[in-house]
Amino acid sequence: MVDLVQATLHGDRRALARLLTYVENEREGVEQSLAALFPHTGHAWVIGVTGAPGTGKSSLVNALAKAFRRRGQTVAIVAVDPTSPFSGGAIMGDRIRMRDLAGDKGVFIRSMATRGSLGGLARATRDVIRVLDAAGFDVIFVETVGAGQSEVDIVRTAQTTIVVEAPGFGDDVQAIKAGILEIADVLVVNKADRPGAENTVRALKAMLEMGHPAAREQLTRHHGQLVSVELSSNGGELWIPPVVKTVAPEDQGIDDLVAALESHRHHLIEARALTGLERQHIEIELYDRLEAALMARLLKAIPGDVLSDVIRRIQARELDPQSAVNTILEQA
Ligand SMILES: Nc1nc2c(ncn2[C@@H]2O[C@H](COP(=O)(O)OP(=O)(O)OP(=O)(O)O)[C@@H](O)[C@H]2O)c(=O)[nH]1
Ligand SMILES: [Mg+2]
Repeated sequence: MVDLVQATLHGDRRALARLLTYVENEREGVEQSLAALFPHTGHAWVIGVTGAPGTGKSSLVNALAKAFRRRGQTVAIVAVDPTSPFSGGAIMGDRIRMRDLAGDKGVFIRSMATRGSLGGLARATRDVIRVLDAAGFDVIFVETVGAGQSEVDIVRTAQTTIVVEAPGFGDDVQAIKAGILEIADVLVVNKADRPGAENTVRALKAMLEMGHPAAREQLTRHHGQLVSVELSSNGGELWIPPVVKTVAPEDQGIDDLVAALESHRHHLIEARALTGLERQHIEIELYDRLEAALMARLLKAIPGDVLSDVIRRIQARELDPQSAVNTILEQA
């Protein structure tokens, strides 16, 4: 494991791949490896890419990766599919979509799928990103399909989040329905070659004018007092997400998108928001990890038959759920 960490730090791609597999499988000893890598992290620009299925996220990431490569930056791509326990199909599709990147040593692609809980996936994704960061990638893309909580989990990892829309879903704008507009730093209307693209752009802009700051404030308050840093209160100007039109497979609009991403990064730096953002991410992560660790410790301390007995008593109306919790905690 020590060798693997050293090799990863020195740019060995096979060591990196092995280490990532260990991270995903929570292999014995991997915690020490992550701890050893941690001081080498904090340099990568993590860009989240989310949106409804089929809107063109992978095609966009492919085009963006090529653009960043042309600028001499190294790129890692993490494709997360929280909806599927099998990453097979998704990986195959992405491999085809990202074929142009094959053979480029400055690009590393990794797919992840749900194993066990969504919370477990979020933790594993964070660790995978961290390993890639330590391995020295300049830009790390994290693609996840728009499926509720998972987009919100991205924003807890990424410095910049792209929400992808596409015309052709009727007049609905998917982000509005899914409530993910508030996590967007940059909005993309991909498939701009399709009819209705202008309508989608207009709908998004109208949505942005209506309530973006309030929505963002709500999001950062999500975890109660623990999340104390507010993006909008960092002394800088408020960031209004730009809306960019693209046709990903043709590289259309990609330069504009890169410019929008870079301008968001500059905004974060200029508003001195990067430190605050990182602090906020650390707080949230610590909270998540504590929650998971405490729960695991608790479940270990309580015999299984005690739990099933409590459940039976609640169902029989002998005990209410909150009293049950109090009783369990007293016994632990
Ligand atoms: N016409 C058109 N088709 C596109 C465009 N971008 C992507 N596509 C096609 O749309 C389909 C889905 O693209 P993907 O990049 O796989 O979309 P995705 O959002 O990653 O899909 P999931 O990961 O399955 O949610 C593919 O057949 C692409 O070739 C575009 O700008 N215009
Ligand atoms: Mg995809």
